[in-house]
Amino acid sequence: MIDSLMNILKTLWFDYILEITEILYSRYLLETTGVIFAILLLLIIVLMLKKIRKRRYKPAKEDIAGGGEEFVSDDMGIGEKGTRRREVPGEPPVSKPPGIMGRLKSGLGKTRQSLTGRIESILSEKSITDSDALEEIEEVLITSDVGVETTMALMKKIEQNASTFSGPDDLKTFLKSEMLKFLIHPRKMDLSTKPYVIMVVGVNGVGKTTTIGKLAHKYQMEGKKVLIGAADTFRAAAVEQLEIWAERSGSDIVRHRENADPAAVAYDAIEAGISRQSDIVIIDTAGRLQTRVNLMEQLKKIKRSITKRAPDAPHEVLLVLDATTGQNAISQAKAFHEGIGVTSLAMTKLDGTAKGGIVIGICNTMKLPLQYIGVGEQIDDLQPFDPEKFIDAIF
Ligand SMILES: Nc1nc2c(ncn2[C@@H]2O[C@H](COP(=O)(O)OP(=O)(O)OP(=O)(O)O)[C@@H](O)[C@H]2O)c(=O)[nH]1
Ligand SMILES: [Mg+2]
Repeated sequence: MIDSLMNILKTLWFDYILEITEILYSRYLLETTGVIFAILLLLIIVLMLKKIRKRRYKPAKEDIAGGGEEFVSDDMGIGEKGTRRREVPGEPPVSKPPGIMGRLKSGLGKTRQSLTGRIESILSEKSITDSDALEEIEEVLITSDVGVETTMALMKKIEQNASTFSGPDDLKTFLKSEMLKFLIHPRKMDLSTKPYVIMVVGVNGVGKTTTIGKLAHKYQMEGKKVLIGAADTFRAAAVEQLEIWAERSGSDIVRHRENADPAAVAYDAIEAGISRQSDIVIIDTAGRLQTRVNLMEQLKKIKRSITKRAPDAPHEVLLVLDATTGQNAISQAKAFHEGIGVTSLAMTKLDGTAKGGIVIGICNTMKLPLQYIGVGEQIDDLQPFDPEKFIDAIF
């Protein structure tokens, strides 16, 4: 499109220059002056067109959406206009329905099928007042990872109100409103604090680095200046993966050599964030240590080091959880909260599991705000958590 526009422009401008040149000739001005004038004009136009082209180029969303756990750092590709860029492995881009709700519904398809699909099928055969039906519904909730405690609370309410339901739709409406009561709305970020520091934690492979990359991209798109601190220094690949995300999202990055002290990296990242006037500093951390150092002790040290440079930071300790690990996510949340004090949660890989009920279970057990949910590997698949939209998508 832009190319064809440029061609038309070039043709029009060229004709125009020829006309000017002819006028210059016809008025018996110096021949050479006319030619030099035409060349100069042509040069200016070509330079202007090149500038427009540069400004119009933006990286494709799927370029940024990858982020495999393992990757080869010298896996280079030739990017647009001869720029060499590294490929981030991940799922190949799949075409998904447009819009936040469309992507959410498509990502939560497996949970919807397992939770509401099965409840509908039970109620198509049995009455809700039937004890068999109630037992089966309880089983559906438990196997969808809503959690025992939350399931018990829901079942008690259903039993109390069962006589008022005239069909499956009534139960669905009731369940929707009851489940909604367990969900917690995300915390509002107070971006007047500059830099707003987010320390990202979680066990290995849950999606910390990918989530940081997607978040950095999201904040940059909102016009925020982001700096990422590579405090997972235990694997060279971890830093390289983060560097790719920083490059793609246009964020700054602070990194040290491999095996450097992660607490020192975090300190330097805050220092750089302050001096470069970044709006947001995101610190990546390791999920598993190859050394004998205890992970939680290491994380505490990183947190202390952040606070040393900015007394009110970190403003957020974001725990990333992998939905496919089911009830393990709850035990991880308890351990991290006890160890370093978690302020908010992100739940990834909801697209890869039928157990999306974990979102309800985790909110009800931890009473911590769920900030983001990951429903796929593409950039738009990390969404701010919206309790109403989430419930609508699984029913
Ligand atoms: N399907 C799906 N995959 C995801 C999602 N989020 C992350 N992943 C994938 O999960 C894998 C691990 O992600 P990483 O970001 O490397 O995880 P990490 O927590 O940083 O791992 P460590 O650095 O080893 O601790 C990658 O292949 C990601 O593409 C999601 O929402 N959906
Ligand atoms: Mg990582």
